[in-house]
Amino acid sequence: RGTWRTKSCRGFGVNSPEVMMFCPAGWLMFDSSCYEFSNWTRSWDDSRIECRKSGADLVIINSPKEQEFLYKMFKHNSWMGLSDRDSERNWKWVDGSPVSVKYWRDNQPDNGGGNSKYGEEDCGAFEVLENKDKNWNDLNCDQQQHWICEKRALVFNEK
Ligand SMILES: [Ca+2]
Ligand SMILES: [Ca+2]
Ligand SMILES: [Ca+2]
Repeated sequence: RGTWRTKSCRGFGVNSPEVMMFCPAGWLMFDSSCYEFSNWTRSWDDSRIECRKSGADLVIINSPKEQEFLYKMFKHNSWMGLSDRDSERNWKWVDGSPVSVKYWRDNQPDNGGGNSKYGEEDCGAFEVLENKDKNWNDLNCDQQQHWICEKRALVFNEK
């Protein structure tokens, strides 16, 4: 459903054909992923359900470039596909991969710091802060936040 926006990238080598990549309308393309920034807020679980409805999942940050791109584009504190729910302090992305690049705020993750007001904090959020290299925080998964979805772009080789 909806129209597709296209962007073509020429060649990755002498013999490469022209490669076309596609993201759905309203999604942003970066590298070979498509991103959607939510217009409203939900719990972490419900945010994930929303992403999955579009064949995506909550965003996974794999590289400094991706962190920088997201930091430039996002407007609201947003859920990422990061949690330590299964095993406290063992942060994992929703695809099961460990966290290779990290951009935690100072003193985070703190699992709520023992303050009962926050409860247990097991879900990762991308926060609006001045330091683009330190803007992740763990929050209570039931909090209502915006979220960011990511899925692979459709890649089409012209040859
Ligand atoms: Ca990613
Ligand atoms: Ca935790
Ligand atoms: Ca925290």
